Amino acid sequence: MIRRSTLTGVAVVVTLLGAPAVAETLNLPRQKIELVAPPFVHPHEQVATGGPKIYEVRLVAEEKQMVIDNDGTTLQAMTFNGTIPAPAIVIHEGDYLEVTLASLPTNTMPHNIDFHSATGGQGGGDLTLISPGEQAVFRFKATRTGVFLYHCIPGGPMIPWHIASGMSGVVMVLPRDGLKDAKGKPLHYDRVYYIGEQDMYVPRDDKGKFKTYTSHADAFADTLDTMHKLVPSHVVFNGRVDALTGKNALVANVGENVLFIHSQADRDSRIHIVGGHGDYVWETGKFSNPPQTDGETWLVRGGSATAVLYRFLQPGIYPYVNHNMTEALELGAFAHVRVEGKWDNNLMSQIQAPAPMAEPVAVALEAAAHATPDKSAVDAARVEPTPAPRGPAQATPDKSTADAARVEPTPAPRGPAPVAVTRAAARDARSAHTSAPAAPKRQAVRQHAHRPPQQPQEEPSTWKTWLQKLGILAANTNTTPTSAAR
Ligand SMILES: [Cu+2]
Repeated sequence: MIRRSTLTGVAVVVTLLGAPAVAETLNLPRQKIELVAPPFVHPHEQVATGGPKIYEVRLVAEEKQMVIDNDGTTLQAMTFNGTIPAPAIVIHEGDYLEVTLASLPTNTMPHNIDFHSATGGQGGGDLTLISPGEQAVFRFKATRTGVFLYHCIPGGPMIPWHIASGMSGVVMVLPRDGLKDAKGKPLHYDRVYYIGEQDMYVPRDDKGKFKTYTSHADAFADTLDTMHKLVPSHVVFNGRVDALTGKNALVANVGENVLFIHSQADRDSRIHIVGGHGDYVWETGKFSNPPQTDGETWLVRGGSATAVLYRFLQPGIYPYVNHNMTEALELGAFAHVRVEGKWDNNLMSQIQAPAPMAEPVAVALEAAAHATPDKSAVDAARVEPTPAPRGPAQATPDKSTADAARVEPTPAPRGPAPVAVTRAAARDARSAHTSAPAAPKRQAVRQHAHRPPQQPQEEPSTWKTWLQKLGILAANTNTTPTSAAR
């Protein structure tokens, strides 16, 4: 209570010093926006018709407990409109956003909002600081285009705590005439998704088990201690592990342009679409800068949002990851995009399905593996298993050898499989994170994954099981390279 009144006092002083004027009456059309839960974005125009408007939105602060992984771990969450992240809001340059911020009477703390897209007064933080059961209305003009964060900023340690508990979202301010490439050519998106990435800090007990709390006040001290170590217990997309995988995967069709908005209010991230790219990447999320093209992995700076436009060219399940793979596969920063359509063999095809290698190659590899570390033998072994990338000049003239060697670079088992292994191991580890035996088990699985396939009869089915479990390989494999290439 002391903290709350102090905070409110600070806000009042700042308000007087900054002297925000009483709102003038604007003779502009008004339109309400019905916000929707991420990853979806409310209907909106990409190219604005008519002049500027006042757009009205309602955001409700809600403190609640949320389950954040598949083991039932709970976060003492704080949200706008009940979701992590908070809803995306889309308007155009020159429009006004009029925000009603309300706080549920059941809440226990002050809340407010700092809109990075607004100018002045802590982005609205001064004008929106409210106690449980109160509401405030404030308005700002969108003068800059791009995707901008908004987040709670109630003061002191409350700021990082409220952000790490889920209180952030984005406003996308589109140019009035829509998105454009570097040469000014209009760009259009068929779908838009909003992915909000969040690092979370759930305290553990002496045995390493995640603790549960009966209230936010109860969780505060432990959570802050955990946050001070800067080692998140979870890094998730859209509020929990697996929020956007399996049946909750993002969907698209081949040929569609998909705009991905990705925010991280707290820490840096690096996003990659496994098997895909970014055709147009606004890495800092600001549309007055020309987009980069042919993106591989793009940085999401903590405290900002990126916008990436990609036209899917192949069907399949695309992992959409934070490319710190520990954060993706061990901590949760992982999604799927399920894309339907016709496979393009010209872009990718399988030349030979996994099969036992020809005996001369197997014997040569075995001999090389067990040879004394004589320099010429080591060199020879290096050449053998990687014929494809080195090109025809390195190929052995013996045809059977060359054919057999092609088994190695087959794309399917190499790509998604390590992902699956690590994820499976992560599940094992998570379910047994308090007991020491988890580590040897995980190691065993990893060694298994990296061993050359000496038992080809068993390996493919094992890979397949893992892939199917992950949803990377559907039970009906029509959209996988393996079957599509036939
Ligand atoms: Cu808050």
